[in-house]
Formats: sequence, C-alpha cells, structure tokens
Amino acid sequence: MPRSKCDVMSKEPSTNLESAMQMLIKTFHKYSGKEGDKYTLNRGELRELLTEELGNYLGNAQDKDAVERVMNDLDGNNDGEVDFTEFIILMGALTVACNDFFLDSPAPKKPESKGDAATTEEKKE
Ligand SMILES: [Ca+2]
Ligand SMILES: [Ca+2]
Repeated sequence: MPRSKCDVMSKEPSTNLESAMQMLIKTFHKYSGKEGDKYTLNRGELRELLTEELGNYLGNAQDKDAVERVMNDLDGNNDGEVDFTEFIILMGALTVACNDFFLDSPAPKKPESKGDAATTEEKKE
C-alpha cells in the first residue's frame, strides 16, 4: 500500500480536527516508544495507554483480562503488539460508540424521520 506523504506533524495544526489527529499520533508514540519496538505497543504499553488516557471510557482497563481482551481484539496481525493502524481502529470504534451515545441522548428533540433515505447502490458493470 503506497503511503501518501502527509506532513501534518511538521505543521502547526490550524483546526480542531488537525489538532485531534496530532494528539492521536503523539499519544500513541508517547507510549509505544517506552519499550521494545518504538512503533508498536506491547501489553504493558497498551495497558498504560488505556489507563492513563482512556480511564474514563475504559474504566476496567486496570483489569488484566480487559487489557488482554483489547489486545486480542486489536492485534489484527497477531504479532502480540498493537501498531498505529490497529490502535486507530480502537479509537475509531470508541468514537463511534461515543457518537451512538450522543445520538441516543434525548436532549435535542427532532421529528422522527420515517423513511430513511434508502441506500442507493449503483454499480457499473
Ligand atoms: Ca513499544
Ligand atoms: Ca499487531
């Protein structure tokens, strides 16, 4: 897979979303660089990241089994380490879960839309 050149880290972020991307990258490397491979999280590093950075969302990260489960879920290529791609999948899944929660919260009253736009799939053959 060719990597598109992205120099986001060399520029000052100018938007919240760009800042968020930088934070994700910096946070990952803050923990991945502690032991062993600089670019991947081993179990210890993963546990530290989960407890330090996601304590509110993953309250049970102290629990060894929970870390083990997260590790097993994330480690798509089964090398016993979580690389950035695997990490970003966790962040994506957590963000989706938070968004679902946000959508479910009753605060803003909206008229119920009955007919969701049917998924139109047009494929050219
Ligand atoms: Ca490491
Ligand atoms: Ca892996």
